[in-house]
Amino acid sequence: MATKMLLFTLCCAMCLRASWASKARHFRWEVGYLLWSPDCEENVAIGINGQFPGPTIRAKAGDTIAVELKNGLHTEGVVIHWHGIRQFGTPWADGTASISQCAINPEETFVYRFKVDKPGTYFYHGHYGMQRSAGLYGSLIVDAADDEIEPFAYDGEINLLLSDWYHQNVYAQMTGLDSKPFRWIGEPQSLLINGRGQFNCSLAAVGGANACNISTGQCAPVVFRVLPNKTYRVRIASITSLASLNLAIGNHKMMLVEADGNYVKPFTVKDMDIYSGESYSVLITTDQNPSSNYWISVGVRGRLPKTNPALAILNYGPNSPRKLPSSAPPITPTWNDYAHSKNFTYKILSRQGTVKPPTKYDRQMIFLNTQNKIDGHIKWSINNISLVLPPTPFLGSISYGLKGAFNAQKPPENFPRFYDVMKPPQNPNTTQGSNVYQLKLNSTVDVILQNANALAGNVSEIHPWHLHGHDFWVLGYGDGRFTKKDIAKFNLKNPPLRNTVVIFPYGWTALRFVADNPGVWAFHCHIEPHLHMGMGVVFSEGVEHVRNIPTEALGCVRLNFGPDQAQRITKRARREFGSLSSDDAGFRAWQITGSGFEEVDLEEAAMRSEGGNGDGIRRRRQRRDLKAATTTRFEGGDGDKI
Ligand SMILES: [Cu+2]
Repeated sequence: MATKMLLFTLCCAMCLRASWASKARHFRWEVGYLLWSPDCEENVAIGINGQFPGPTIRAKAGDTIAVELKNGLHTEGVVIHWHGIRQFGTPWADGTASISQCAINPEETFVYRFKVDKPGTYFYHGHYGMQRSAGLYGSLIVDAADDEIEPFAYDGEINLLLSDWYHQNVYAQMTGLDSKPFRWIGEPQSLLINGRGQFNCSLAAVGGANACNISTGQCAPVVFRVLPNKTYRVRIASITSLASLNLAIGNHKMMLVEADGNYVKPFTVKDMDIYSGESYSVLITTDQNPSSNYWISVGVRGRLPKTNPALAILNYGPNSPRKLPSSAPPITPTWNDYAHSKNFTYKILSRQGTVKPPTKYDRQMIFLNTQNKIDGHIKWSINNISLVLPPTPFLGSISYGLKGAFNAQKPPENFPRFYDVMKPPQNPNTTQGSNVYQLKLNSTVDVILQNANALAGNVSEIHPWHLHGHDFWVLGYGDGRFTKKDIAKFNLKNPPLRNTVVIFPYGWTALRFVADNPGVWAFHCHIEPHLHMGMGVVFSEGVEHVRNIPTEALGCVRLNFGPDQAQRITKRARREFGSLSSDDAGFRAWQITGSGFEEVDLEEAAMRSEGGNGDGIRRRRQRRDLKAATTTRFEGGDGDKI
């Protein structure tokens, strides 16, 4: 009896602890256009709640984030992708227009509700059109849960969100990319640190910040205050539209400890490369001469730099933050010193204790990345298909078996043997498609990303590839064309787990992941204009296990059905929405009309079509309303415990 009692008490204590430990964090956001001067020149930016960049989300592993996102853009839809968050069980919250959901219409609100299960440095950004380049982004930082211990210690934190900035608006940029003749967006005018830069002016020049025409606080130099002889965790994430970056902190060495939300085997560097879509943490020790301040410098890699480095100040207290560092900013390595970049990238390995990859793959796909033409328009293609997104999101169309919603043919998993990756394509013509790679649930998939020469001779570019819904192991890199012999050289011992990885010019990168997350997931180059030009693919896995997709995620579904299909879909919608006990999907279902879906109220439907009185649903609705009324708190307060 006593033992039982003790067990009961222990269980209760554990349950209570779990419920105290994880929180629901609510945010109410409105996306809107802003007049803003990120680099001291005024432009239109897309921001959140009147801010650029958007607010930083800070949570603990295990928390549930709920963002009520209102679209205040008058003329366009919007979505937000939570980069690096795997969205287990909530594939509709991944925030990819045409893939996981319909874009949110102007004046409408969509609730993103998802769990953050892993500590790390993440971010969020628009994933519709080129809204990311227009400024729709911010940081998302997940701290370790209370009972988790991180494998390193530090006294304080610095957060660097890096981006690039164009003076031409994204609508003009997109139009140029789509035009014939093609108009490239060119190099960015400025690099930004936490949304701030100084166009055409260096803080390091004589006169410092006074010499730059700093018209508003929006472009004021970023200053990070530190105390001498402490250890700081510097979080770094790149959300650039185009630029690959290099970061250095004057006189300070950096110890790399985290990449994309996974711990890595620590190593020390003087400077580091960061590609768009990547995030890192480094540890620095403030052990330099405390009477000086130091530069944090961010420059361009991989493209002939036409953009000034971005500078911020590491301010050793109690020095004045206005005191200029006594030494010049660190110099960015030569833009095309790829040996330097490879040396850094190849050193990134997983920390001991990281889960290892399965030793064998079930399926191997080789993705040739090429620059091509369609009727004179320039595109990027994967195995000669340039991605175009359909009007109906894949998650909805695959889940409900809608016919004709996307290209049904299986896309190619390899490319011709005779293709010479070192030369421009012999036949540059390509096709467009919305084909899907259907993956068997829980299968192990290898992807070899193969780079090639672009349309012009002697040009091959850097492409950072980002996978949604999963982390992958990076098994290896190589120069030239991948061959079967390279498989024997794969690193299965300590490959890094990441969500973004680079392919170097004329090279290949091999990665492995387990298709264990039911949903539809984008895999694409994170360079915004390249994605716009078709550089991506779509994976789907286990969609039959996805239940309760919120109707709001499918608001743009418009297709004609035969009567059989309509009946089948209605039955399924009833089954799912009729038996819901959570408030996630509300109390609505769909009814199929001649031209598409129409939302129906289940309370009414239960009364009308099934002869019931709808009492059960009414009671559940009352409980939900009561719960919402008594427990909703918005961030800034304590948040709810769940
Ligand atoms: Cu690219």
